[in-house]
Amino acid sequence: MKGVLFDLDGVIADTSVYHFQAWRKLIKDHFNRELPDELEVQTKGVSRADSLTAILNYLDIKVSDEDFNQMTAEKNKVFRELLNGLTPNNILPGISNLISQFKQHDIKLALASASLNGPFILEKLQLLDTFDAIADPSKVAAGKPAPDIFNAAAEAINLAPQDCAGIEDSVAGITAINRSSALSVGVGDRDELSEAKLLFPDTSFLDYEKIEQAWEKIN
Ligand code: B16
Ligand code: MG
Repeated sequence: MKGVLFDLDGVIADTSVYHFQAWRKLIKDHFNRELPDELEVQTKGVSRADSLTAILNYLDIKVSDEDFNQMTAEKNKVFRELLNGLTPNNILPGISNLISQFKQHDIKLALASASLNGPFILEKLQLLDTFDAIADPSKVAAGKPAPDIFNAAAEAINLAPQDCAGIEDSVAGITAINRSSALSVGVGDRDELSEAKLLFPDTSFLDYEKIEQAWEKIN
């Protein structure tokens, strides 16, 4: 294993609550409707536009293209305001230690997040210099569950996806990693992330040796 492709939201930092909080506010302000907790899984790991499409489908609401674009911009404004207070304390348990372990073993690190706010968030977490590359989600043809962002992240560190592991908390993200041929490492619920080749219940359980061994096993 020569590289690791990191998801951001839900893996490196606990920003997923802010995403859904921002969607809830937007939908309340525009339609005076509430979003159920169960809908969050459909917005995890998928782009801003795909998230809004899933939400509007659930609510059975149609909007014009212009309103749609205005709503995604507004959601991002709320999200960015919520991120203002983000500090290294928002790095999820076990992640700093895992990153140190990877560094000790000369493993390259790339960000493979669907978020256009990736560089901004990494800067707030003081992790920007830790990563060798950040794949740009605006430059890939298709979002997760397509493999493109993981392929782009591997390419950005001059590796084939097969040489890497990808770490994800979302269903769409695990599918994307599997399609890229990197080793899929899931963080979260076993029923939800059943396609992950290796699973940890939460980030505090992430273990360098186990990831390395699982990678050796499939290669
Ligand atoms: P933005 P990840 C994803 O981040 C989030 O999980 C998802 O909820 C969000 O819609 C997407 O980024 C786009 O984020 O609106 O900031 O561009 O999990 O791929 O790191
Ligand atoms: Mg995620």
